[in-house]
Amino acid sequence: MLNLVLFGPPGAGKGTQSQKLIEKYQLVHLSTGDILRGEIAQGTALGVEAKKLMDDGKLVPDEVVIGMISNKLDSNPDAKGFIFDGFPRTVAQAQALDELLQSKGAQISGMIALQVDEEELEKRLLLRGQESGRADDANPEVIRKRIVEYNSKTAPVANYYQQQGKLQNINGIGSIDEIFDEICKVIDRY
Ligand code: B4P
Repeated sequence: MLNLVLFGPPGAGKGTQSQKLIEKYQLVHLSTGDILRGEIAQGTALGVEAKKLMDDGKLVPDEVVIGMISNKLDSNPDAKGFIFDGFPRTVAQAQALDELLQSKGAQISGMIALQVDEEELEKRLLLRGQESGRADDANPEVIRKRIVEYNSKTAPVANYYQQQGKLQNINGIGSIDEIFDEICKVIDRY
């Protein structure tokens, strides 16, 4: 199985690159952001709680997202592999993912971390906010809060995978196709 973690700060291009990767490598795309936005759109109790946190630039509690990923792994028993997009976002989530995969005799093949500076992230997210109306992208203050949240809680996840010899950094600035080619070169070595 090919199990990839696509990692990076908000707006680094995880969702954008995932769309291209699932097509090329026939993997199942698991985006916790997309799953949470689906819950919000359906107006579920989980969605109502998640919306408050997401609109304020905060992370949703670990046990909620770990439960969502566990369900998705169970409902795709025949997958050739998974792209984890926006998950894990804390070290506790990374440990839980390792345990979930181990229980299925699988493991993470590698983490691809997209490197993008804060100025570019803010520019991209504000642009998407204007085009899509996503509440967490519309407000510069919320975008900065998400980046602070990323630096304090999510950035340490890269060290977790580095200690396992699984971290690969990629420059996330450039055209979408150029970045995709760099990611594919890494994947083709796995
Ligand atoms: P996510 O949905 O994961 O989204 P994201 O981090 O904001 O964006 P991503 O990196 O996917 O950016 P994209 O490719 O779309 O998270 C949203 C929220 O959900 C979080 O803040 C949190 O509250 C919650 N959440 C999700 N997962 C969680 C978890 N595991 N634990 C707790 N909470 C969780 O790109 C952004 C923009 O840049 C797009 O408009 C795109 O067109 C543009 N772009 C992409 N690549 C580009 C390039 N090379 N050049 C120029 N523009 C580019």
